[in-house]
Amino acid sequence: MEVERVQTLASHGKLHELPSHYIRPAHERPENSEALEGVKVPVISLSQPRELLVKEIFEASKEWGFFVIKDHGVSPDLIKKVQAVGVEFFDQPQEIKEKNSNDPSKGAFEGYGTKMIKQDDQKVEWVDYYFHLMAPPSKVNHDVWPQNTTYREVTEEYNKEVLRLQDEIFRLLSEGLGLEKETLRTHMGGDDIEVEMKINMYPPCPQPELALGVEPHTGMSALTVLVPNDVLGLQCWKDGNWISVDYFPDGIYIHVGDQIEVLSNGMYKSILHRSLVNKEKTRMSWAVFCVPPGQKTVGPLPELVNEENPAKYTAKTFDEYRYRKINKLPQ
Ligand SMILES: O=C(O)CCC(=O)C(=O)O
Ligand SMILES: [Fe+2]
Repeated sequence: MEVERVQTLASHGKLHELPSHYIRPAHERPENSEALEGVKVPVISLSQPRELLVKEIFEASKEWGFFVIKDHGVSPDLIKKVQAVGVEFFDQPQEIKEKNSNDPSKGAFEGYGTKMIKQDDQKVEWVDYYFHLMAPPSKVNHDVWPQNTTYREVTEEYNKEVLRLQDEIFRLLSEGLGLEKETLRTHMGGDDIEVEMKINMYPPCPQPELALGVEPHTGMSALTVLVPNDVLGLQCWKDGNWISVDYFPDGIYIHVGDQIEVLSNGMYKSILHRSLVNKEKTRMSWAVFCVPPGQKTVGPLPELVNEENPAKYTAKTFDEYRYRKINKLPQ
């Protein structure tokens, strides 16, 4: 199946005007929805006394649903390697990359992908991506991973670090709600939690003021653990404004997702975010989604629901949640 790759389109170099399906509706265009100056996202050091740390994570997750962590123990060298093997994949000749292409229309979500237009008036994002599972081991298929030399070694190492961070953040978020430490992790599926890697590749865009790399959305995951390259573009929606997220060289960016908002009965917020693209530079980001297994039913935790605080969300399996989210149906 022939798919128009954004990277191919951008590499022609003669493209001065965007094809119409990349031009966002007027109100969504970056030129009409500029970020507010002077507001900074929360940055939290993991190496501070536990009580303070729990409080900072609680506040950031309640007020923003987003924070950047530092002193997290993931070696900067490992992050650089993760980025290098991702760049290496996209640098390969097109015909090699196409060997790994996915086909969502056939239920094959893993692999190299680009969203396609299904209706004439549909707008698409200025991004190609690579998507695959990293955990649990029983669901990982290495055949659908990039096949370049050290990709697997580096990504397996990174997966261990992401799992460590994920478990720690679940503990901190549980403690913030006054719950037993393992509560959120257990309700997200424990060892069956699925960890998905999505490498976003946003090539230079001739008219970045009209396009979006990723349109405004909240993550359907429990948590997203993200590292970008040094090209700015991520923006978070806070109190009615877009806020640009700075680049933090060794920072890891944590998004609270929909499943944590539901479990916490709205105490923690799933952050609305989007990404912008750049006229000269390639932006990339490595987004890891931690999601419950499809059959897991997720609803507000009984410990957090009472007469004054009735349940704000309906419990449903994650498969059903995902189906509704993808098809833009009410939850
Ligand atoms: O590229 C980014 O910074 C954000 C990507 C994102 O939001 C996503 O892949 O869900
Ligand atoms: Fe996202």
